[in-house]
Amino acid sequence: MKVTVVVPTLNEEKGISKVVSDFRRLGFEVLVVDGNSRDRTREIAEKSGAKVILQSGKGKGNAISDAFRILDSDAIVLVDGDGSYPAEEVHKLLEPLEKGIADHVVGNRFSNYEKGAFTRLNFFGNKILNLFFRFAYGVDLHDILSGYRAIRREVYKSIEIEKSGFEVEVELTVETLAKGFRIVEVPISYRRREGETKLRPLRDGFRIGRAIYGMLRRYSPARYIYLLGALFVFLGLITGSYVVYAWFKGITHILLAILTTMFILMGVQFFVFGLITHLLFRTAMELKREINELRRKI
Ligand SMILES: Nc1nc2c(ncn2[C@@H]2O[C@H](COP(=O)(O)OP(=O)(O)O)[C@@H](O)[C@H]2O)c(=O)[nH]1
Ligand SMILES: [Mg+2]
Repeated sequence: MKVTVVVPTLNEEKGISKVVSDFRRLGFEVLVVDGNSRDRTREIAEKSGAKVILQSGKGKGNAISDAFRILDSDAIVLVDGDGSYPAEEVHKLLEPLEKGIADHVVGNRFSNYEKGAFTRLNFFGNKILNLFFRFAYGVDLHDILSGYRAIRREVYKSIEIEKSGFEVEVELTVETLAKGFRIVEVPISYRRREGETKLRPLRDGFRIGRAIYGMLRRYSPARYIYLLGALFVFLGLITGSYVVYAWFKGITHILLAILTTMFILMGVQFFVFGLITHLLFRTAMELKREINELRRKI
């Protein structure tokens, strides 16, 4: 299996040399996709044995999208240029691909991370976004934002990346699922990064959350609608409890009671729409799976 290691970089002169030389030593071809770093990243990467290109547009998403377009290896390994993911553990990511039991493997950072590798905000942000992801998608993944992944050609060639920034990890995960490919997580270790992070936790965390919900439409339109329904029922339960509480105290809130009824009815309606969507979508999804299965067999 021919594997190319892809490293998106933006001002990673402190970490890039070790990342590239470690993977080179293990015998991999390394492609650094640089986002116009203003430090010596490109020079150092080249000296350490990587092929270096400049990305088109801006953001990590665009850099990865370029790599997917240019490359044609059997598999791509994505890794940060900051030294936070150990090269020696790459076989853990490649093994499920080689065995043919997965099409996309994600390195889960949460079982073995160095102290300080996550900032506190980063850690809780990750936990919350993963929790939200599991709730919304009903798929048991625990580190969807990991930057260490291995992806088979069939998958990366079929993914159309639309997100330009840090939402790209969500997009890779959701596209894989939506296309009916198999994604698995394996535990890897995670170290403190070299240099400064490029992620702005609040802004990017918010964008990632929005992307998780927005892309649910592509994976399961039914769940997208159910979630809306759940939101309305939830609102109705809050206003409704208040109405009942006040009623016991002898105060009647007529307007709020009407609003409550509307919330609940809207919610129930969304559930019915969701059910119809579910029936339509399931058939389409089953066909897609069958086709993928057949393709693999041919
Ligand atoms: N090409 C490119 N790489 C980027 C850009 N932004 C971040 N990166 C790289 O993407 C990787 C992940 O970013 P990082 O700051 O480590 O985010 P974190 O791991 O989530 O804290 C690093 O290697 C960054 O240098 C960008 O705009 N363009
Ligand atoms: Mg990083």
